[in-house]
Amino acid sequence: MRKVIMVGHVACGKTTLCQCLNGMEMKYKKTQALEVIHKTIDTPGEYVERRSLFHALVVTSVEADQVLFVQDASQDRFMFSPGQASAFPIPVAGVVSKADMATPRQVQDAIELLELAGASPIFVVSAFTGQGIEALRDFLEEDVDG
Ligand SMILES: Nc1nc2c(ncn2[C@@H]2O[C@H](COP(=O)(O)OP(=O)(O)OP(=O)(O)O)[C@@H](O)[C@H]2O)c(=O)[nH]1
Ligand SMILES: [Mg+2]
Repeated sequence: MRKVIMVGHVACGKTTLCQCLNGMEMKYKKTQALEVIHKTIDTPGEYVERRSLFHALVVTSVEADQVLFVQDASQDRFMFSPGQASAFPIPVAGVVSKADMATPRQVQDAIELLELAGASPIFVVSAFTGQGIEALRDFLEEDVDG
Protein backbone atom coordinates (compact mmCIF):
# COMPACT_ATOMS: atom_id res chain seq x y z
CA MET A 1 0.00 0.00 0.00
CA ARG A 2 1.18 3.53 -0.73
CA LYS A 3 2.33 5.48 2.27
CA VAL A 4 -0.55 7.84 2.95
CA ILE A 5 -0.80 11.07 4.94
CA MET A 6 -4.29 11.95 6.21
CA VAL A 7 -5.28 15.62 6.15
CA GLY A 8 -8.64 16.94 7.32
CA HIS A 9 -10.53 18.87 9.97
CA VAL A 10 -11.02 17.75 13.58
CA ALA A 11 -13.25 14.64 13.90
CA CYS A 12 -13.69 14.14 10.13
CA GLY A 13 -12.76 10.47 10.57
CA LYS A 14 -9.03 10.28 9.69
CA THR A 15 -8.00 7.96 12.54
CA THR A 16 -11.02 5.70 12.02
CA LEU A 17 -10.17 5.49 8.30
CA CYS A 18 -6.51 4.65 9.12
CA GLN A 19 -7.71 1.86 11.43
CA CYS A 20 -10.16 0.60 8.79
CA LEU A 21 -7.60 0.62 5.93
CA ASN A 22 -5.07 -1.17 8.12
CA GLY A 23 -7.60 -3.82 9.23
CA MET A 24 -7.42 -2.72 12.86
CA GLU A 25 -10.16 -2.54 15.47
CA MET A 26 -11.93 0.82 15.07
CA LYS A 27 -11.89 2.66 18.36
CA TYR A 28 -11.99 6.35 19.11
CA LYS A 29 -8.80 8.04 20.18
CA LYS A 30 -8.23 11.77 19.72
CA THR A 31 -5.06 12.32 17.67
CA GLN A 32 -2.73 14.58 19.66
CA ALA A 33 0.33 14.58 17.38
CA LEU A 34 1.57 13.33 14.02
CA GLU A 35 1.43 9.57 14.37
CA VAL A 36 2.45 6.65 12.13
CA ILE A 37 -0.11 3.82 12.01
CA HIS A 38 1.42 1.02 9.89
CA LYS A 39 1.99 2.68 6.48
CA THR A 40 -0.29 5.61 7.22
CA ILE A 41 0.63 8.99 8.72
CA ASP A 42 -2.27 10.18 10.87
CA THR A 43 -2.44 13.86 11.74
CA PRO A 44 -4.48 15.93 14.22
CA GLY A 45 -7.26 17.97 12.59
CA GLU A 46 -5.86 21.08 14.25
CA TYR A 47 -3.02 21.02 11.70
CA VAL A 48 -5.40 21.93 8.89
CA GLU A 49 -7.56 24.20 11.05
CA ARG A 50 -4.68 26.40 12.29
CA ARG A 51 -2.81 28.06 9.47
CA SER A 52 0.41 28.21 11.53
CA LEU A 53 0.48 24.39 11.74
CA PHE A 54 -0.42 23.67 8.12
CA HIS A 55 3.19 23.96 6.97
CA ALA A 56 4.09 20.95 9.16
CA LEU A 57 1.71 18.83 7.07
CA VAL A 58 3.42 19.89 3.86
CA VAL A 59 6.88 19.14 5.27
CA THR A 60 5.78 15.75 6.67
CA SER A 61 4.15 14.77 3.37
CA VAL A 62 7.64 14.39 1.90
CA GLU A 63 7.75 11.10 3.87
CA ALA A 64 4.62 9.80 2.10
CA ASP A 65 3.50 8.84 -1.45
CA GLN A 66 -0.07 10.08 -1.31
CA VAL A 67 -2.04 12.78 0.52
CA LEU A 68 -5.70 12.10 1.34
CA PHE A 69 -7.83 15.21 1.93
CA VAL A 70 -10.65 13.93 4.15
CA GLN A 71 -13.97 15.80 4.33
CA ASP A 72 -16.80 14.71 6.63
CA ALA A 73 -19.89 14.60 4.38
CA SER A 74 -22.21 15.20 7.32
CA GLN A 75 -20.58 18.55 8.20
CA ASP A 76 -21.14 21.79 6.35
CA ARG A 77 -17.84 23.08 7.75
CA PHE A 78 -15.19 22.96 5.02
CA MET A 79 -11.54 23.67 5.86
CA PHE A 80 -9.81 23.30 2.48
CA SER A 81 -9.26 26.33 0.30
CA PRO A 82 -9.44 26.32 -3.51
CA GLY A 83 -6.26 24.90 -5.04
CA GLN A 84 -4.81 23.93 -1.67
CA ALA A 85 -3.65 20.53 -3.02
CA SER A 86 -0.96 22.35 -5.00
CA ALA A 87 0.83 23.18 -1.71
CA PHE A 88 1.88 19.52 -1.46
CA PRO A 89 4.84 18.00 -3.34
CA ILE A 90 3.03 14.64 -3.80
CA PRO A 91 -0.37 13.66 -5.35
CA VAL A 92 -3.52 14.56 -3.42
CA ALA A 93 -6.69 12.43 -3.58
CA GLY A 94 -9.95 13.17 -1.79
CA VAL A 95 -12.10 11.16 0.61
CA VAL A 96 -15.68 12.07 1.49
CA SER A 97 -16.10 10.33 4.85
CA LYS A 98 -19.12 9.33 6.98
CA ALA A 99 -21.28 8.80 3.87
CA ASP A 100 -23.62 6.77 6.10
CA MET A 101 -24.58 9.96 8.00
CA ALA A 102 -25.03 12.31 5.05
CA THR A 103 -27.71 13.17 2.50
CA PRO A 104 -26.93 12.71 -1.23
CA ARG A 105 -26.84 16.52 -1.51
CA GLN A 106 -24.21 16.78 1.27
CA VAL A 107 -22.11 14.07 -0.41
CA GLN A 108 -22.29 15.92 -3.74
CA ASP A 109 -21.31 19.24 -2.10
CA ALA A 110 -18.32 17.59 -0.40
CA ILE A 111 -17.19 16.06 -3.72
CA GLU A 112 -17.39 19.42 -5.46
CA LEU A 113 -15.49 21.23 -2.70
CA LEU A 114 -12.73 18.60 -2.68
CA GLU A 115 -12.46 18.93 -6.46
CA LEU A 116 -12.16 22.68 -6.04
CA ALA A 117 -9.34 22.11 -3.54
CA GLY A 118 -7.55 20.16 -6.30
CA ALA A 119 -7.98 16.61 -4.96
CA SER A 120 -8.31 13.80 -7.51
CA PRO A 121 -9.63 11.14 -7.66
CA ILE A 122 -12.33 11.32 -5.00
CA PHE A 123 -13.75 8.41 -3.01
CA VAL A 124 -17.01 8.41 -1.06
CA VAL A 125 -16.63 6.13 1.95
CA SER A 126 -18.02 5.03 5.27
CA ALA A 127 -15.69 3.29 7.69
CA PHE A 128 -18.78 2.08 9.55
CA THR A 129 -20.67 0.40 6.66
CA GLY A 130 -17.58 -0.31 4.52
CA GLN A 131 -18.99 1.69 1.58
CA GLY A 132 -16.22 2.72 -0.84
CA ILE A 133 -13.42 1.23 1.28
CA GLU A 134 -12.55 -1.49 -1.23
CA ALA A 135 -12.23 1.04 -4.07
CA LEU A 136 -10.02 3.28 -1.92
CA ARG A 137 -7.87 0.32 -0.86
CA ASP A 138 -7.47 -0.81 -4.52
CA PHE A 139 -6.39 2.71 -5.48
CA LEU A 140 -3.82 2.80 -2.67
CA GLU A 141 -2.50 -0.62 -3.68
CA GLU A 142 -1.76 0.63 -7.22
CA ASP A 143 1.86 1.17 -8.04
CA VAL A 144 3.02 4.68 -7.16
CA ASP A 145 4.41 5.06 -10.67
CA GLY A 146 1.11 4.04 -12.25
N1 LIG B 1 -21.16 7.46 11.33
C1 LIG B 1 -19.84 7.44 11.16
N2 LIG B 1 -19.01 7.92 12.12
C2 LIG B 1 -17.69 7.89 11.90
C3 LIG B 1 -17.13 7.35 10.71
N3 LIG B 1 -15.78 7.47 10.79
C4 LIG B 1 -15.53 8.05 11.98
N4 LIG B 1 -16.66 8.29 12.67
C5 LIG B 1 -16.78 8.87 14.02
O1 LIG B 1 -16.34 10.22 13.98
C6 LIG B 1 -15.67 10.57 15.22
C7 LIG B 1 -14.29 11.15 14.92
O2 LIG B 1 -13.51 10.16 14.25
P1 LIG B 1 -11.92 10.19 14.25
O3 LIG B 1 -11.51 9.11 13.31
O4 LIG B 1 -11.36 10.17 15.60
O5 LIG B 1 -11.65 11.63 13.60
P2 LIG B 1 -10.24 12.34 13.32
O6 LIG B 1 -10.36 12.98 11.98
O7 LIG B 1 -9.13 11.37 13.52
O8 LIG B 1 -10.20 13.48 14.44
P3 LIG B 1 -8.90 14.24 15.08
O9 LIG B 1 -7.96 13.17 15.57
O10 LIG B 1 -9.50 15.04 16.20
O11 LIG B 1 -8.33 15.11 14.03
C8 LIG B 1 -15.60 9.27 16.04
O12 LIG B 1 -16.66 9.31 16.99
C9 LIG B 1 -15.85 8.19 15.00
O13 LIG B 1 -16.45 7.03 15.57
C10 LIG B 1 -18.04 6.84 9.70
O14 LIG B 1 -17.65 6.37 8.62
N5 LIG B 1 -19.35 6.92 9.99
MG1 LIG C 1 -7.53 11.39 14.72
